[in-house]
This record gives sequence, structure tokens and C-alpha cells, in this order.
Amino acid sequence: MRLILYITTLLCACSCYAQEYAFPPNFQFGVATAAYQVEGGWNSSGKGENIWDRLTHTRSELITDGSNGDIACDTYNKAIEDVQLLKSLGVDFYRFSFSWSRILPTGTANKINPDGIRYYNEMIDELLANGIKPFATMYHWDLPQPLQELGGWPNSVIADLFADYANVLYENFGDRIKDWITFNEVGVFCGGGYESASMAPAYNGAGFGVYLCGHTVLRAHGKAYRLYESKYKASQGGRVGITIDSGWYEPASESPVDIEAAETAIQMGFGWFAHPIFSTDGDYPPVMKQRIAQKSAEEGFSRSRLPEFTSEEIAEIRGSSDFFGLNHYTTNRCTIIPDGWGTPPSQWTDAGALCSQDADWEPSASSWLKVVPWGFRKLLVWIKNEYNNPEVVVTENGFSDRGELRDCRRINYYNSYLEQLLKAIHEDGCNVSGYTAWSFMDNFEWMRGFTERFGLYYVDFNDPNRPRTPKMSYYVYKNILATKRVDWKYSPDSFDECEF
Ligand code: PNW
Repeated sequence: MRLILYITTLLCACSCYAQEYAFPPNFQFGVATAAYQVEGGWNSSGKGENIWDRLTHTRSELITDGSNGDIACDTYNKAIEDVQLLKSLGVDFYRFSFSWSRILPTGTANKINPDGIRYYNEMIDELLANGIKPFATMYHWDLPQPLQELGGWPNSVIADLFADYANVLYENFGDRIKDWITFNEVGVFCGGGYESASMAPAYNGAGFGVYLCGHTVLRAHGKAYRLYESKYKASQGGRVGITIDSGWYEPASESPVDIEAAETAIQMGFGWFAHPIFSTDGDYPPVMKQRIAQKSAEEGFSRSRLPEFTSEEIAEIRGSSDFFGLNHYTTNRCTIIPDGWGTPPSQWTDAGALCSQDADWEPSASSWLKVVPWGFRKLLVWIKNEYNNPEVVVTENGFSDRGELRDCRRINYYNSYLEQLLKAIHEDGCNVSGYTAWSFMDNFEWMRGFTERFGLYYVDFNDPNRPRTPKMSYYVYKNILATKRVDWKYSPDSFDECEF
């Protein structure tokens, strides 16, 4: 009994103390969006069609509310005024993405759309004039449709076309953009696009297409990184990284089989992209190569469904990121797959792990997103140990609801996750240098349309002017940025206090 009391007191002392931790003075805060989710202007002034335009226009039954990103937040027309909203929030940087089809309407670099260059130039200049650093993602899921006609990411030629696109971006914007992310969440767009058909182009290529997609993207990333290194870094002085998403994978029990299942799941879900870039050996994680080769052989394939890198490619990709961009939202518990579960080939039968979420974890408006703050800290520690403590920039983290202005559950999410981040920095020695809230404003949430809202600003999608209204979480985030601390007691005057 005394032991339990002692432990409880200790735990409380730790968590109360944790709130006193401050973010380091040079820690950078931002908010994020992505082109297709906010811009609209889908066919304005020379922009070409991309895979999300095509999917939403031809298969609207796949989108929860049948909507699309034709207008979205109308950022195409509001980018300049939005900078004032960013300024009043007090962010150090704004993470946005370039629309490939707005820059290169056909996807190839032989034809540049002047209006695309103009649009991003004006936004970047306005950001800099207001003291906000542009943090740019080159690819946030909107492949030009003509490249999809050639097979999309499973076609290895797209790697070179991506490097050409990256070259256009460095050339036109690299004098002012110093922080680049090549790809956002390869695992999610390859998985959704070519495994589960839950993202554009919604192709079901389970256990096969998904690995071809990932393979081209890793090669494309390596090429774009090396291009910057050899041609632009000396004169432009910026840095190039990649954003990889991961939940935390907790073993379902203490049993060694579950511990192994969870470790295999993280290696094959996250290590899939992190290992080739951030490990000392490079290449896919050994467990991933071994398991997919074995399953493929058992299933009668004449070679592994996971493509192989050449030794030159391994060397080109290894070490090809100046920081570790991490998107994190939630946690799963994993156990070993029961015999006969699932239909091979698939990513999950390859991994042999069955992951799910506890019924009592706090839900959000997104079925996959439960509030599990401690998983964030465990993931950060895992990255530190696995990849020799790289500099991590959290490039997304956030919570969805149905659009409440007094969004206490979002505030609870940010406060709890940021508290875990502070512990990871101060108690575990994790090298985290920045944090990005997803999202700046409510936007087009892919297959969920406008039904799930992640914004600090509420957007009225029924009003042609798309007015933005700050939610309670906007003020709380602003206070965190100003004080560099999490303060559970802080409450803006304009709202009734939340009860935590
Ligand atoms: C990210 N999951 O996607 C994307 O980068 C954003 O564009 C998106 O709006 C945001 O998170 C919220 O969904 C994810 O299933 C989609 O774990 C799904 C998952 C994770 C991230």
C-alpha cells in the first residue's frame, strides 16, 4: 500500500513538474496546410489536373460528403490576407505545400505555368515581409494526372520527373525558401493510393503496388536531395528533409510475441522509409526484406514483392535528409496475427501484426485518431535510439472534431501532447527543434471531405467568402508560442473556461 502511495505521489510530482518545462529559446513553432486541402482554384489560370481533382470529380461517392477541393478554403485568392492571421498567431514558420500541377500543368518541366510561379512568389514574399519563414513541402499527395496515366508512383520513371520538378522549385524559390520537405507521409499516400484504395488514385494493389510506390518515392527523394546538395546548397544555404508519419506501436501485452509484433509493425510501417534514409546501413529494414521475401516465395511469386535497391541507390538515399520531419497523431496496440487472418498478399499479413486501439481511449471525429499522449513520447524516444538522435521537426500533430469554436477537446490534445514533447526533450534528451500544429484552418480532409475539422481557425464552407474564425484553441496555441510553456489554466477572455 505504501509503495502504491509512493508511486502515485512520484507520478503526480513528475507530471506537475513537467508543466514547468519550457520550450528551448530557439525552438520553432508553426502551423501547416497542404495545397489540395486549402487552395481551391483547381483550374485557375493554367493549372493542370491532378489525381485528387480526378478522383473527386469522377468518384465523388468515395468522399463522405461528396465534396471536393475545387474551392476549399479559397487560399488561391486569400493567401495574402491569411498571412495576417499567421502573424497574429505568432508562428515562426508556415508549412504549406506546392501544387505540382499549378507549377507544371502536365507534370513535366518543359512547360512552366507563369501564374503558378506568381502565386507562390507573392505568398512567399508576403510571409517573409511579415517575419514568417516559409517551410515548403514539394509533394503533399497531388500527383499531376498525366503522370498517373503513366502508372503514377509505381512507374520508376516518375522519380526523375520529380527531380525535374524539384529543380524548378529550387530555381524559382530557393533564394527565399531555406526549409524544404520533399514528401509528406509516403506511407500514407502509397498505402492509401496503392494498397487500400482509400486515397487517390484509389487503386487496390495490396502487398504489391504499395511497395512499388514507396520504392519510386524513396528514389525520387534521394535524387531531389542530391540535386540540392550538388547544385544549390552552396549558394542558397538551405536544408532539405522528408516527412515520415508514424503512430506509436505499443505491444498488446508483455508477451515476447506481442513485443516482437509491435517492433515488426513499426519497422515495416515507419522503418520502411526511415531506415533507408536515417540508419547507418541504409536500405529497407532487414526484417522487412526478410519477411516479404519469405511470404512472396510462399505465395508463389517468382521474386520478392519488395523491390531491391542497387548499391548506388542505397548510398544515394542513405543520409539524404538534413532533419527528420515527423508527423504523429495517435497510437495502436499490436499483437501477432492469428492464423488465417486477412487476405495475402497485404502489408499487414507481411508484417504479421494486428494493430488496434483501446475502446476507452478518447476518440476524435476521425475513426483512426484516438488521444494517447504517452505514445508520442515513446515514439520520440524510439527514434532517438534507433537513428542516433537525429534533429526532429514535428511537421504535423493535431486533433479533429466537428467544428466547435469552444474546442476544449482540441486544447486538451495539444496541451497533453506538447507536455509529452517537453518530457521527451528535457527528460529523455530527444533532439526536437520544432513543432507544427495541423492545421492552420479547417480544410478538405481527403476522403472525409469537410466532415472532419482539424483547424485552429474555423472555416465556413457554406459562405462564398470562406470566412475564418479563430477557435478557442487558436488563443491557447498563441499563448503557448508567446510563453514557450503549456499552461492548463490559461483561458482566453472570450470563452468560458474548459474543464480538464
Ligand atoms: C495527415 N492515419 O494524414 C496528412 O498529412 C494531412 O494531409 C491530413 O489532413 C492530416 O494528417 C489529418 O488526417 C494522415 O491513419 C492520415 O494514421 C491518416 C493517418 C495519419 C495521417
